[in-house]
Amino acid sequence: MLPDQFENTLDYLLLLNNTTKHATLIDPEKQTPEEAAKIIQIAIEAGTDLILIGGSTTNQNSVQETVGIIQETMELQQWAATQNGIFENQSTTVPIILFPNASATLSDKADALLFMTLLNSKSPKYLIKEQLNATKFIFENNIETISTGYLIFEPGMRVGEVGEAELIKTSDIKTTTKYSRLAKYFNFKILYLEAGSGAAKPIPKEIISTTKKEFNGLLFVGGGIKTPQQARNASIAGADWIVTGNLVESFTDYKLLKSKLKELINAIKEP
Ligand code: 1GP
Repeated sequence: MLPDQFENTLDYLLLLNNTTKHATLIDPEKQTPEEAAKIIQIAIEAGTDLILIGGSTTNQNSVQETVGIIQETMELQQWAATQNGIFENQSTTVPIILFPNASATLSDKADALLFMTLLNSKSPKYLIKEQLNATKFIFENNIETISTGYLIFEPGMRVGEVGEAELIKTSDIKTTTKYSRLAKYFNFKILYLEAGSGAAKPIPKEIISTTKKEFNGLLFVGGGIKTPQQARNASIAGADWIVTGNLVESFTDYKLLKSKLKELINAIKEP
């Protein structure tokens, strides 16, 4: 849920841009919508700034239900915070942005959509065709779109396979430079560097700093970030937003989840 003072989600992403921020990725296939809402409540308490909803193999029903229940939970939290008078000091709502795997998995309940093209896909499906198919739903539901270049590096994991990506080696500065310039010339608002969910190692800092030099929009980095040190490295190298997904799925103890997430988020935000 977009906080009241913002007119649109892109403004929120841009205005928060003085320090690196944290996004929590929820794959609707990995838990029930109710569990997802609980995890998000904890992530917000731990300091996350954004929720991304998506997964390589998710379907429309689970996306709709998950987004719906998270939004309802946030509304209730906000109402309760207002009643208790703590709303002024602590935000209880953050926007939900769709991070779609296909045109058939959209939701009208999200605040915005990463309107992505998988720049290094070999398939027209992920370069332009899914996007074309999505235009009807976006138009009819008046969804805010945020133009995003999506770039998958080795090992790429499941999303690399599904997206038929021509994976970029994490030592390949030359190709990274070319793609970063491409993203700049297309005037994308976001460039998302992806190692793949569950990657053994995150995107290295040389790749992040190369992109940061060339691309002037918001830089999202995700895939394999599990420790505060890894998150901090990405932040120092120039990531504007750090995305973690698996991390929130690896705890059944919510108290422990909150403290681990807090540690990681604090490491990103330390000056
Ligand atoms: C995947 O970048 C995200 O798109 C998050 O990856 O699940 O490894 O945190 P993890």
